[in-house]
Amino acid sequence: FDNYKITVVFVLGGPGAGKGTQCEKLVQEFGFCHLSAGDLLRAEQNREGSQYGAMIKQYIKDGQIVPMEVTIKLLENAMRATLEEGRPDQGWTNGQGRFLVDGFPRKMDQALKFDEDVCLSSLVLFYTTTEEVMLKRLLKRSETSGREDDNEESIKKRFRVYKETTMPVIEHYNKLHKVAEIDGSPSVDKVYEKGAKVVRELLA
Ligand code: UP5
Ligand code: MG
Repeated sequence: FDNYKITVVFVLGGPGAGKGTQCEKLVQEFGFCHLSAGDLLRAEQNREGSQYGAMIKQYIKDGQIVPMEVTIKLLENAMRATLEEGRPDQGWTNGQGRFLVDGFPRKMDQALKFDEDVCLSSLVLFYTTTEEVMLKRLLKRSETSGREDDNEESIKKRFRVYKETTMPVIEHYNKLHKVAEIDGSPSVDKVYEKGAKVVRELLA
């Protein structure tokens, strides 16, 4: 991918920090294409004939990180398809595009591989709040989400993997001065204002 033409923003934060919620709003204001790595994996898991379905299901239930080749391929394919289709409704022209990559990279190997083989990110939006808040949100969401990892046992595993495996990724990008940390505890709209301000500055 041509880094001069496309802009990639990573969106990170713990399970239930509000990544997906904030991405949906950023799409509306800034015309991003929103790619959630978790959503892509869940779609692949359910795709008939996928050779990875059973493996993905097990990893997600255990809160573990699916081997990076699978996730990066899904992201690349989705980016390519979107660029080929074009997004005239969003004002994209001539192979240009903006992507919000949500919930990725969450392990150092993925981060390095994506930077090298796919493209460099411009910014990392990092939403933070306490485990207590995240647990409460996820248990509430479990009533309707149908997600197999929205149960207390899987959530605890996800918290652990987040701390041990994803925090080093954030520290890595922090050293590169790419991280904007945003308090994800207040209301959706308050959190949005802070994130939108950072994105506005990036795109200005
Ligand atoms: N909510 C949101 N914001 C709120 C606010 N400000 N105030 C009050 N409520 C708020 O939000 C969660 C819930 O909280 C919602 O009900 C929302 O209304 C409410 P959401 O926006 O969905 O939070 P999000 O951060 O997106 O939480 P999510 O559960 O999606 O985060 P995860 O990071 O756990 O899930 P993801 O889908 O990214 O990954 C799932 C699994 O896929 C991983 O555990 C892993 O097994 C696998 N995976 C990989 O293997 N590799 C990857 O690269 C990516 C994923
Ligand atoms: Mg999400």
